[in-house]
Amino acid sequence: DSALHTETFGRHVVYLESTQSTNEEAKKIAREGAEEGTIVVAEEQITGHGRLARGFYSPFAKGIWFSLILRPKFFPMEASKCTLLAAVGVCRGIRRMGLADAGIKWPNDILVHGKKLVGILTLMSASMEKIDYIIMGIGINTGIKKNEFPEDFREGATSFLNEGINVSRKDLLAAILGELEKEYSIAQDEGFDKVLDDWRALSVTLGQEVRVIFGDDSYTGKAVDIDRDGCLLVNTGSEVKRVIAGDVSIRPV
Ligand code: BT5
Repeated sequence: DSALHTETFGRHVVYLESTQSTNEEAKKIAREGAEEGTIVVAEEQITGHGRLARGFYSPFAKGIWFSLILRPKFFPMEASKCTLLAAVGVCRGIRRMGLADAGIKWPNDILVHGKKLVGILTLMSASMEKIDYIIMGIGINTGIKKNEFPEDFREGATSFLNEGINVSRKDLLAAILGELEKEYSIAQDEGFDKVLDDWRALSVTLGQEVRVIFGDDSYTGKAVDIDRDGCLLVNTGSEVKRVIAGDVSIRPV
């Protein structure tokens, strides 16, 4: 069923054959006043990006590369948790389309059998008191074959096709937008407690021994929980460290 069952998410669509980055396009139209729920979706991104100036591989018609514009009424302090919210919605949509053991690697990669299927990059523009816009940039590999991935992350990446599923991008996008809208309206109405619990239930990181890497430094410990701000809590044996998303990467020990 590819019908879109949402109130606002995906009701306005900017469709592009090719773009540098849907996040950059979304920023432009958000500044010009694009309304909440508008999405920018492209067949390919020339310079799709991840965190820390890393690239995101986005080949023509072999994935869903899109950005969703939000104008939430909650405070800027809460916005960092939107990244977790995005992961919950996307993970649920993906499970519904046949990858039942998709899970979330903190903070917001979606993995299937230990390999990355989805990357998410959330941006915000806000003053101290008020959020102007949030952009959720989401990239999902659908039709990329194993040997087509660039060599440097080939072993760590996967796609629907790779996992044996020939998914309709249209159905998948509709499923994800539906789940995202549900989770978002809960966050707006009730706050983020349920979002955090939903995130915990879908996480593949909690309970794992992890290595936390920041720059040239790293330490290991057990990922025990996330706190109220969405930070990862890692028990090193001698102390519990609080890990803030953004400039660290974690991997299983
Ligand atoms: C991310 O960064 O994973 C966030 C990616 C967000 C992409 C979306 S697509 C729509 C929107 N427009 C944009 O320009 N971006 C957003 P990070 O956690 O930094 O991971 C980046 C790393 O993932 C790279 O250095 C590679 O190792 C790996 N990678 C790159 N492309 C990949 C892909 N298609 N599938 C799996 N892994 C990939």
